[in-house]
Amino acid sequence: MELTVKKAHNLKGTIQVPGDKSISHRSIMFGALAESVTHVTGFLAADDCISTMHCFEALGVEIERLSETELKVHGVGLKGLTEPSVILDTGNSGTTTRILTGILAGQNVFAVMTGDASIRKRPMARVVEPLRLMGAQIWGRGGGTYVPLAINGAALKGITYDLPVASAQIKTCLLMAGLLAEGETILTEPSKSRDHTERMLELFGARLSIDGNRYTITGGQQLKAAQVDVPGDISSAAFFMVAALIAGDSSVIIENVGVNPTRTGVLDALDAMGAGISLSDVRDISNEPRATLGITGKTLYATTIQGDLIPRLIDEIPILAVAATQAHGTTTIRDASELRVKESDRIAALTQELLKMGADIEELEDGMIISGPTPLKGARVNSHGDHRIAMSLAVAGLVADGETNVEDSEAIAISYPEFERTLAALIDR
Ligand code: SPQ
Repeated sequence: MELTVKKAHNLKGTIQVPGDKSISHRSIMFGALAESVTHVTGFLAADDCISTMHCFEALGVEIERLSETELKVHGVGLKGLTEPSVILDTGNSGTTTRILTGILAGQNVFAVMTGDASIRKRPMARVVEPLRLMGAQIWGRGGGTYVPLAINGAALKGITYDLPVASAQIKTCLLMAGLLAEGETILTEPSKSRDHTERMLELFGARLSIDGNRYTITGGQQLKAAQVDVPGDISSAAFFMVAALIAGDSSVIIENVGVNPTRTGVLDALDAMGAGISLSDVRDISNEPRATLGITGKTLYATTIQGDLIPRLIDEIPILAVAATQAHGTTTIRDASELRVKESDRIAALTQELLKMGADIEELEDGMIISGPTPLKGARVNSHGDHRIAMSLAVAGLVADGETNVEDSEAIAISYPEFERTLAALIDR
């Protein structure tokens, strides 16, 4: 599939973005392991979360779909998953693959898991190695470095472990395994990654002690079903934030966006660039804060994005790179080598594709240097099979002369099937 975008001024309107992907995945995982029925509203009905849903159905969990975005998950209890008769297909989702590995390691089942071409290249040793220290029995390609993985559920024991990288997927995988293990699991991460799991553990009645970036969980705690109302995904909202900022004379309001502080690095970075995004109607539901964001077109200035800020905006770096092409001065992004092991090598993909549009961008091992403002030109660009690259290039197309054709745009359905329609609605007003 190909998405064609033309230059646009004057994006106007009030929109809502679909549910947060990280929280939607977790609502099914927690709901499945809880006692009784969890009610989920605002669920993200996109390919990645559907992959999680199908995996848990194959593991014996009944999931009622009351509508696209409303579910009832019939919990089977902490160790109640049943052995799947099929290979679990995690599709394109790193979150599903890594967290499910931790959950399966402590269940009384044998399971085999694989995913699409991108997932088959993404590193799994980061969860397999610490899980083996807990007593997990896992086999996989490259000694457990890549899927397919075969997991034979075992009696796990708590460990003390320092995460080599700040990663919510590793942290969540090990916290879930810790919940299934005997004794205490103590984890430390180098800087704080998104904390949706910690918040959801509390919502489902489990105790977790948090001391800075150190987490202690005691195994065997039962989860109690909860009401999960998923806020809009700030990672999806970020495309329209940047679109409104750079596409002349625009004014866009985005309602009900998740503003969990471990995810709002994009607001901090854009603020440092002069965006002045307003937050109103801030409130907490299901232990997650949300707000209405107001964005108007602005002159942007270069900034530096590095250090502890990186985990707080890791998925927004592609769209921030597009913003940087329109900002005055030189923006430097560093400490972001994790981008090389996402759905694509996002550093290489962005550099390659934005160069085709005339951007002044240089690839670094752990980031990029981007100078601006540069007049972009429409071009034939490619998503590299990565939803965030596809949507970032579409937004770049809004300020490029002529037509931009984003090839392999079907990847957008991984996290935001409605993207094209919402963008068209903002352009048409
Ligand atoms: O699930 P997946 O494929 O890894 O998705 C991505 C994305 O861009 O949507 C990353 F490629 O988001 C991750 C995010 O980068 C989702 C996530 C989570 O829900 O826990 C955590 C981050 O990954 P990590 O490796 O830093 O833990």
